[in-house]
Amino acid sequence: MLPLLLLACMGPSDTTIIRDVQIVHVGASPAELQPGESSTLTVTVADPSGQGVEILAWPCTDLGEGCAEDLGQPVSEWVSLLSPVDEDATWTVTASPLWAKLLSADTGSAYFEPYAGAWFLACRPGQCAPIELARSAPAAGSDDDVALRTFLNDPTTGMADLPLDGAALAQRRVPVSDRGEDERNQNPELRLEDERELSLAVGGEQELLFGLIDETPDALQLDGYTSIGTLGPARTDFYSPTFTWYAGEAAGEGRIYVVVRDGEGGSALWRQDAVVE
Ligand SMILES: [Ca+2]
Repeated sequence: MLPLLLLACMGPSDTTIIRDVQIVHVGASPAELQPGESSTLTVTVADPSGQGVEILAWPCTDLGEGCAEDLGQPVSEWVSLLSPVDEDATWTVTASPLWAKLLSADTGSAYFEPYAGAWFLACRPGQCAPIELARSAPAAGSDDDVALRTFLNDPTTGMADLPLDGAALAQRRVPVSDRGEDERNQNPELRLEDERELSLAVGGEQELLFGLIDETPDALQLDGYTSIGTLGPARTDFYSPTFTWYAGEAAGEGRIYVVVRDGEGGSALWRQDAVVE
């Protein structure tokens, strides 16, 4: 019975297929901050249909009462509209200097894990009302302003009103600590062991073996995505850093992505174009 069960777990995983606009990864450099420091976030949005994507980005530190960054200022001073180039857009998030007080108090961190947070809403142009509202820069206190702030403070709930196709939401948290540059968590490194063209005939399959570097390799988790064919498994780890790419039955071009996370806010993205002929 056991071999059958194992077989059932293998093979292509439908969850790896990128069908539409999808936020594949938000990388942070550095991966950990001291209070008052800034990190460069790189958001990567897959757009398999090539129709274009725009991104609304806003800082949000939510300790249970919405975003602390919502101070009643004009929303245009709080949010940013980004246009990705070759799938990527960069944006900066800053750790509140106020975390220093909490970190210096012995009891504080028992209640909150300090972080610098951000949300990203990626949409096909014209598809998402919050992006249209942000662009219109509504007057403070207007109905549009209230509707937009309601979304920004609780976007997970607000996503229910957005189209299922062509819209994606992601949150990123960068841990904040009092550790210096030499002590703090580093992003993992990820590379394809056998670098080569990714090209298959219809119906073919190919093994992708990855090399990993991190201070805590045991904790690494790898997730695979593709816009051409299928990958399997959807998720793996340091002990088995291998995906199989299944070409499927249709010729075409796409891209394969693997994201590695270290469980402490560090992450890395690998991606490469792939062809099925
Ligand atoms: Ca790490």
